[in-house]
Amino acid sequence: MKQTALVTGATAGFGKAIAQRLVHDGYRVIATGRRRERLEALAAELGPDLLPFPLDMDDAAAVTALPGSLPEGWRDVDVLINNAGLALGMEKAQDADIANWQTMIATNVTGMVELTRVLLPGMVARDRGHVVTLGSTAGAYPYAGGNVYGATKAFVSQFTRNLRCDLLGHNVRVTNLEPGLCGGSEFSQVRLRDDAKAAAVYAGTKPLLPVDIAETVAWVLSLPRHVNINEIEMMPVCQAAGGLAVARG
Ligand code: 8X3
Repeated sequence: MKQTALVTGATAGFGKAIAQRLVHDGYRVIATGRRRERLEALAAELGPDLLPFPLDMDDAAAVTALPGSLPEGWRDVDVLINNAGLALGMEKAQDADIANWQTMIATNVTGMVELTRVLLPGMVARDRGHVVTLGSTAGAYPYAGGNVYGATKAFVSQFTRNLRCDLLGHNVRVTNLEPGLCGGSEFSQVRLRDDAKAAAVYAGTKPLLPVDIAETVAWVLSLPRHVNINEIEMMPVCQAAGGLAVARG
């Protein structure tokens, strides 16, 4: 019997690569995202083990209704991949657009916790499950312009640690994966709203790629059921923490 995984934000980038990898590894995958045509293209590519399921993570009613909205035979979600998330803007806090902050909090925090909350009871009742969240090095290391984006990822980090405490005694695993610089996705185009600036983020680097993230997720899921990987921080070899800064006047 194949396991069922639900991958949020599966229309591009990490989510798409994770959905492709999990179908390849023998999972049935519910692929969610806002862009229906991209989900349908993924279903056409991957076949009947990929269920396209349009979902806006900012739509609380749709997110909380999700378990009952899934077709018969797809409701017992074994694996939740909380991938959907975004960064908007690089302005310093004093200059940032508050609407961008609200959108990041709505998707990266509110939508993520709502979906997790509605899927956990089934995992606990079946005494099997795995929640994998996509955090970020931005949740651990501050940088100028990271303000609310980094804070949402710090939330993800502590939320997953706390989930482990609440789920102790149940066979439900929780993993937070924290990538650093990663190219090959729409992350920087969405954040900077400028293709040239987005390309400059990766100029002269060999960043992580979505397939590297998918490989890591596949490994975490493949481990024996008594093994829980709590957190993984991963960076490309060309990246390291920057150290503290001092303003000199
Ligand atoms: C992506 C990593 O450094 O662009 O989450 O914030 S970073």
